[in-house]
Amino acid sequence: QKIVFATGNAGKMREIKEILSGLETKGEPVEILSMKEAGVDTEIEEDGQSFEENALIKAKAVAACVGDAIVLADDSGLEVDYLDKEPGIYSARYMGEDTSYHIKNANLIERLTGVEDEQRTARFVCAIACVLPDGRNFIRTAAIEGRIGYEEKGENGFGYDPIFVVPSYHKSAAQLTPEEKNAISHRGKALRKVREELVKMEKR
Ligand code: ITT
Repeated sequence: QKIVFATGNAGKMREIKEILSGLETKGEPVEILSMKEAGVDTEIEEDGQSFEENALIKAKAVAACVGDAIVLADDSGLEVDYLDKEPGIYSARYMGEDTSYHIKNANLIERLTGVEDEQRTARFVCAIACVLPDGRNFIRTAAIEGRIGYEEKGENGFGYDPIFVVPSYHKSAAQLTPEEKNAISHRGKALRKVREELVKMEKR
């Protein structure tokens, strides 16, 4: 069984392969391919109003291009409470798609100048949509709560990880090892829910 992951984001793809490693269906190991590895090259307009809608838009667009594979898509982002949940579903597009994350991170910190710890709450949200070869689909969502830090810290992870402080570790998500991050992250939790559902469906 092949799973094609509808993403062009290398950081996401790396985490997805780590989180789903060892997955089997019908006793056979599952092969996880990026869009590129599956030879899919399609422009997708993410015009939904929620993480769930955008995840399903991406998964369906790629499912239309592949044959017998399960297609998964991840739509995710950072919600900063003090900024009325910005950047939210616009996290990738915030300040422009090509702007570096050092600049985006510095900008968010700047916008929280003078804001106390208790008001710096934020969360990463991840919706994973799954489209099966027969057209059935489902979505699973998860989040991780944290706070926006005062400077970038850490070199691991990607995107907004250096400014997202995970309370249980008193460290930024970019200071966690991949294993530590995947065990508690929005993406780790959502993908494990998807894995459970796939195992259940296989038994039906
Ligand atoms: P695809 O649509 O091709 O999957 P994308 O980067 O455009 O890639 P999204 O529209 O879902 O993906 O945007 C999600 C953005 O939210 C992503 O670019 C990161 O900036 C941020 N993000 C999501 N998960 C994150 C994580 O675990 N750590 C840091 N930043 C994250």
